[in-house]
Amino acid sequence: MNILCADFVLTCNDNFDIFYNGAICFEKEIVDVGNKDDILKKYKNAKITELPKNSVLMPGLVNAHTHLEFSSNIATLTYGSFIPWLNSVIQNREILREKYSESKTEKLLDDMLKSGVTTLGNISSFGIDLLVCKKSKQKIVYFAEAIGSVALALDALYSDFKARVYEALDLKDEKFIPALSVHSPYSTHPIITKKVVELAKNKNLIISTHFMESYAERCWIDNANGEFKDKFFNNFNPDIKPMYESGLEFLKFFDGVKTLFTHSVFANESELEFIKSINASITHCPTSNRLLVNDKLNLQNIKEKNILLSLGTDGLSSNTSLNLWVEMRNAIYLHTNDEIDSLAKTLILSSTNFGAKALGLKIGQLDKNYQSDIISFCLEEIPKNISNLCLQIILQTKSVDLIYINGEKVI
Ligand code: MCF
Ligand code: FE
Repeated sequence: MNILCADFVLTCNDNFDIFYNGAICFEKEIVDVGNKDDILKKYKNAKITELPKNSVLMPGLVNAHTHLEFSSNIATLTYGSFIPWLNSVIQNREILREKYSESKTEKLLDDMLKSGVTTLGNISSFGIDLLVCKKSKQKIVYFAEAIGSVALALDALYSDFKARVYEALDLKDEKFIPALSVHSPYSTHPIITKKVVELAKNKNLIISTHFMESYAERCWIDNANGEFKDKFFNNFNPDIKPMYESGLEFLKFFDGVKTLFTHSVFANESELEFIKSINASITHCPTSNRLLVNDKLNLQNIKEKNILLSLGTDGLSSNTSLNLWVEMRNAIYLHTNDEIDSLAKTLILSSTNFGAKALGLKIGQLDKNYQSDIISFCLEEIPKNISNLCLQIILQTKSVDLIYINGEKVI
């Protein structure tokens, strides 16, 4: 049994309890959290570690949405507007795939770990990241992606997808968690979506899908017009029509399976209400949204509707970093209408408690019986005004000093 003592213990539990001069007692799972004196008195035989001045203990971070396979992008893809980006993906998909490197991905995962990310949700489009993810020190929810709209190719696409899913299922363990992804309403045929949801229900897997990321997607699904028609589908087939009658029709497929809707920047009121009604969550990728669609999610509306919100960096296909502290800082600078301290608290919760709930894992809180995924780091200076604590944690932290996953020290 281990005890860690720190100046600040951010439990990130549902009450957002913070212990000043706190301690955590843990094995593979957390045994107890509280004031240092109480914990030391209660667990006399534990191995005690006193962390340095200004130390913070909190749950490991959860980056709920990445695309490791697209990591070779630096300046290949076009930023600024969604359809030019999508066309540049189509044009460069094979080049990026060929440039994908296992050793670089290992290094990226290692850098993420050092920044405090102990769990990630990764969308796998090709399956070439399978073994790196399986070997990683972090927990990875591995979303095998289904995509395709051409009716004649659906059987072949689905069987390729299913083969990737079964390969992942064979490797399942407590740190490698297979899951499914439906790419989006503009790219995935309803026949495929229906089959993916059935598979998720049969195998008890969660789903991640991109939803209402751009204004172009909104116009296409609502009115079959806009940039998707003029600058994307016209290149392939001018007669093509949206595959779903409405955004709501797409959402209804996911009733009864745990789903993360990524982006949702342009989701309308009835879609958001439906997302809430099926207990699904939204994954916010603020940097990606800035670069690809030049807009941002209305966080106040998400909070008012009580929708679970996780945070993700998206891939290096639409970001320059997979470090969640950088993402939180970017969110602080982007969401200029939100009160800064409450935004900072929301971001920390989205990166811990909420992200964990969205992925269906018993992590993200320093609380009894949760898995011992714990990070610690030291602030250079403690804010004089303690109401700035979350904000200062976000502003000052770049990497962490100590990392435990399932109670094992990994750094
Ligand atoms: O989240 C971003 C933007 N929205 C959609 N897709 C992706 C993102 N980053 C990478 N992607 C991938 C996606 O998984 O790009 C491809 C898919 O394989 C786009 S569709 C040809
Ligand atoms: Fe994405």
